[in-house]
Amino acid sequence: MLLKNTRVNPRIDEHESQVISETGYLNRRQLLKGTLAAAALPAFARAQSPTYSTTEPLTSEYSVTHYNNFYEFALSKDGPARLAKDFQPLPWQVTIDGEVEKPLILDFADILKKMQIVERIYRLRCVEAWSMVIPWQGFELRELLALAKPTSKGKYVRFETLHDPKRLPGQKRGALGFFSLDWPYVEGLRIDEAMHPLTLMATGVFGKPLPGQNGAPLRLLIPWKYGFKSIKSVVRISLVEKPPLNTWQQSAPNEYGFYANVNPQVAHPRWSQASERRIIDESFFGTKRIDTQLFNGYGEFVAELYRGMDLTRNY
Ligand SMILES: Nc1nc2c(c(=O)[nH]1)N[C@H]1C(S)=C(S)[C@@H](COP(=O)(O)O)O[C@H]1N2
Ligand SMILES: [Mo]
Repeated sequence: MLLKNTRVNPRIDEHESQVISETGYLNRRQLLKGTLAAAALPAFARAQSPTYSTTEPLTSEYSVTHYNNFYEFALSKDGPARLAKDFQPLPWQVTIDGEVEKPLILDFADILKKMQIVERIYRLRCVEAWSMVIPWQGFELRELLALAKPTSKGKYVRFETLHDPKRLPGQKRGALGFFSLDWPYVEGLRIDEAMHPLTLMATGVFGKPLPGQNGAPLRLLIPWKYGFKSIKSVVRISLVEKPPLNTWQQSAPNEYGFYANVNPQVAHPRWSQASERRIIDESFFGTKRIDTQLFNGYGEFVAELYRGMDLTRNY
């Protein structure tokens, strides 16, 4: 139903298990060759899972594309849509470097040709306690990482947003001062989180290329983590040995950590995370208050990644 007008050809949900088995096999081969960290194992352990998409009602396309957090454009929710209107993402290149056997600089058009595009309907839970249900098109990050052949030293993955104040005017706000971040925006994942099949690089939303305000032309999605981990407009992906210092952790380490797993029991220092405002559309009755779920409801797929960890300390 959502697949009309796609320039790429997303697989629909019924085909999801097949798509996942295929990529699982790819990763198993890589693993046998010893080129990927053993931590990647859960990636294909989930190969039987029929679908990762939720059947909850979708948030309206208007809300998804006009209620945004993208500080490189604006600090307000409606600002990014207005200021990104003329953003021309293409041509776009992505560098994959660091602890890899084969560092790569890939053109976005080539990435689209190489990757299996799937559709995933994910919950997005912002740390500000609102949430949406969004139909994305994209590919599993592990497929892209496999091209560069991570070495066993690549224990973490570091992501960087485009740094270009002419095109991302919010980057003219300096690194100092209230509500200013040190550009470029940086995020990080553990390698097993990055290799998890839920971890997606989105290239489209509602069957159309990603608009600027949603992170054109490609952005990360880690649906069990707070939205700020889902870094937009990515230009560089580096395999690294140590946990990268992500932007929000750098700006307020007591409020935002490295993991940022959605957890209703761990309050933000300034507000509760026990519930959230689900945004359905922009009308007066278009939101409802719902309970927040541990790992944003993806625990059956990801809880094993954190077995034995203290989720309060590792927030
Ligand atoms: N580069 C960059 N990525 C970013 C942000 C940002 O300000 N800059 N905001 C984050 C936050 S806080 C959220 S909630 C999501 C919002 O994604 P959406 O606007 O597509 O819903 O993007 C995340 N990715
Ligand atoms: Mo957010």
